[in-house]
Amino acid sequence: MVKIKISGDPQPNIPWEERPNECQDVIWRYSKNPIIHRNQFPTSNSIFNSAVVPFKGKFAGVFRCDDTARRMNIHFGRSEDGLHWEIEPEPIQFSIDSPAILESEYKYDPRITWLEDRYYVTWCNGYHGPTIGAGYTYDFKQFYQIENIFMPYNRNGVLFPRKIKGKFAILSRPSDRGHTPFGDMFYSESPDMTYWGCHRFVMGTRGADSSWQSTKVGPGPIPIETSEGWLLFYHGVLTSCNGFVYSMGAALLDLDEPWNVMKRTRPYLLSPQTPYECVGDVPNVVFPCATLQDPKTGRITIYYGCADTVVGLAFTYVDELLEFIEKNSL
Ligand code: BMA
Repeated sequence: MVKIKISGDPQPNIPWEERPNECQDVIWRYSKNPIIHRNQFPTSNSIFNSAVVPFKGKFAGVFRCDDTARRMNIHFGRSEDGLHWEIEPEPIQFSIDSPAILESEYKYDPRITWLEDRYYVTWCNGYHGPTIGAGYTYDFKQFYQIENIFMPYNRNGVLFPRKIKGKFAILSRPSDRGHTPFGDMFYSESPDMTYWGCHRFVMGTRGADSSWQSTKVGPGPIPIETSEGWLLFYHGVLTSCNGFVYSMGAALLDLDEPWNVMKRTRPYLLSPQTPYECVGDVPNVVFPCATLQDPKTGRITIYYGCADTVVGLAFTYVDELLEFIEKNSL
């Protein structure tokens, strides 16, 4: 019997594997990771920080693919089981109302959510520097691009899956043109997905008490609505003498005022430790961008980019995770 209530429909067919006997951790990796390899189609250099949703009893996804010219773009993919993905070799072509909107030097790190009547996609959009691009689709055939959500420089635009007090709501991480040696998380809201305001600070970095999140923090997958608050997986970065190390933690945000952080993990939940997380185009990165969850069983499956090269899966149960967050909160 699941204690914590997750909002949403049952999803009995999400990818799942039970915790191995020898593992004591609250989150565990899929034994067949990575599920998506770097050379999945002839022109791909790497496929990593990517987003998936349930779609018509199967699964749809938007994938970050860097090609062999090292152009960064987002591609549509489909899957019967959430594990084996057929990814389009050509990037998504967006329809637009105004050509000015389409200006996009690059696209990366997509997120997707079902919100009211359609699937919204957000990504980091190259518009005179990185900012948050947005679009939507009803069917994953036709995609429409809308106004950039913010001015440069920003990354990791993560929409909430429903309006909050009648407004669209988003988390983001203001940044710079480069590799951003800082980064706090902010909340913003909008009546119409075009005009954004009421910006609120959500959370910042920590010091020696939780060094995995001492350089920057940014929102990961779409927040999961639970009876205890919004469950947010997020990335935290440590600056080591060998560069950045990206790990994953989780926070619980107030349901009505999500800028109020009720709990947040002191230890990381997942950090780069396996060969596919430690070796790749950018070593030592775990970067979660999506989850699938089943309210009935409390199962949560996390999709995360590994070393900026491939996609891996990790699993947890909502009851165990919330108990862990409760006991290990900053
Ligand atoms: C961030 C983003 C991510 C990437 C990470 C590690 O700033 O660019 O796409 O996974 O750096 O390189």
